[in-house]
Amino acid sequence: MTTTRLALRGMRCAACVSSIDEALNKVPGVEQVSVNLPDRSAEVSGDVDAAVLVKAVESAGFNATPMG
Ligand code: 9UX
Repeated sequence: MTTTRLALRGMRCAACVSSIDEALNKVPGVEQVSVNLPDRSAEVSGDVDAAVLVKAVESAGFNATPMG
């Protein structure tokens, strides 16, 4: 179980937040998702690779970069 922080680009409104939240929650192994609009970031915990989370966000039409 790890926690991954993602920097998000292209997220501008509450509907974007919902799209990203939903996309991340659909990834197998994800247990908890917290998307922060003002901070343009997300925190995801679960048993899952950061690269898979990035792909899920990209599939939803946004850009994500893991933060160290
Ligand atoms: Mo509202 Mo978010 O048009 O892309 S869904 S800004």
